[in-house]
Amino acid sequence: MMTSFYSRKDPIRYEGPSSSSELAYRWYNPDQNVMGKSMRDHLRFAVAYWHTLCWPGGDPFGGDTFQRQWHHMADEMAAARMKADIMFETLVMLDVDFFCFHDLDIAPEGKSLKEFNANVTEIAKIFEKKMAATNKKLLWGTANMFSNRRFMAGAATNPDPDVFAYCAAQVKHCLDVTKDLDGANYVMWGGREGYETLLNTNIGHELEQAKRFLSMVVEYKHKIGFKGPILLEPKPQEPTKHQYDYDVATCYAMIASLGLQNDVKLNVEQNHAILAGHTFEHEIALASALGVFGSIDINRGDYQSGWDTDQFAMNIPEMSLAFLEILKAGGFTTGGLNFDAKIRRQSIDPDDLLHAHVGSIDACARGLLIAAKILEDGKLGKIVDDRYGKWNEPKNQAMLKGKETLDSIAARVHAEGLEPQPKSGRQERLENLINSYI
Ligand code: XLS
Ligand code: NI
Ligand code: NI
Repeated sequence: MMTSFYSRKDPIRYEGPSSSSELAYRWYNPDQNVMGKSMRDHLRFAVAYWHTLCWPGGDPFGGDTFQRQWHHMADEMAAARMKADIMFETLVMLDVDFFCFHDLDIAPEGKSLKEFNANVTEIAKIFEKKMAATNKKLLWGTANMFSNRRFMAGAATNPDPDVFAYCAAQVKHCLDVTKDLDGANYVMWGGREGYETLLNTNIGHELEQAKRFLSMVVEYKHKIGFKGPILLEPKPQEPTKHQYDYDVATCYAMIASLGLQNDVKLNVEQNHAILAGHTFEHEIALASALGVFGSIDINRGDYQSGWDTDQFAMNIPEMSLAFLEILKAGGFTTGGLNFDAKIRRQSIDPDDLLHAHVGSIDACARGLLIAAKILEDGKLGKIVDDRYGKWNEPKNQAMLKGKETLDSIAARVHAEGLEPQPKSGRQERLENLINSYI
């Protein structure tokens, strides 16, 4: 490595629960087998470029607290190369296999899209070499179509067709680059795809634009032979007051209306789930039930603030419930756990980034281990199976499989004098059971 941003030189390793080191994994043991797969393959961690290297620690009341060298360099491409060095130093230090980026995270915009694309390509070439040398991989790439003022009224859903066209050109290049880097997925988060006021908005028109745009991205993915799925990332609000990709259910409606369930999956984020008024595990379970579970942006929202605070996920009981749904969904295929999380603005030491990732990696590992215990033990699963058990009886299967009609069922109900008998949902008993594994 060319840089040494952090105070230590040697990569962080698994030392077990009794380790006294602050920078060691206590639970994340990459090679440990959990339900037939290594923890490394279960978790597929990724470091996020934007929070780790681009965010300067600002908030609405004050600016740069981190004072990173690359934010204050006149030569923007030199700064971009320095960030690339530090990204790979971070991945090696953490023993994390993947990273994720927006085009704008990795390279400066320049004066035109042509210049921007060239800058992105130049940095991607550097990635290519570093990836080969360190055996690191790209979980996903995405285009930033929300920061520049041209996107203030939306990207693909902008009232101005020139912005729509510009976005097509930007995504085309970003998808090309993601493919060249062998990215496992390509993400589309609708940062400003939404509206501030209905007084100036034609929702129907904007949704048509969003659909056509998504269809074109899928068409292009096939044209160039990009193998991974396109992932939509639901979020209900922020930056716009109302975003079209509100939650899993809303995104699914859009995907299904286009018949794109095979090509488009979802990237579910904890903080976005709770902003939408759902639990994280609800969003994962629903995506899985609808056949569109793809990947996860792992972070933690603040339950009081109503804002995307993007804290590192640390709550082990909550993580256990999330991992229970991830495992029930069959785990990740192309997806993984992207740390869409940032340190607090007072955490100004470079090493704070390591502590944040290490703590959250361990919390994920514990969530995975607890969820695996719950599944392997089978008690919870059996209770749920029993709850639906009567559906296995032939007469009930017949209702489900379309072999009965409303009137044929009505006739049977009257003939049998059917009277449903309520049964306890046993919620508290089940909550106690979950706590017994934690
Ligand atoms: C913002 C989103 C963003 C996406 C990538 O809230 O989480 O970071 O993950 O554009
Ligand atoms: Ni995200
Ligand atoms: Ni977010």
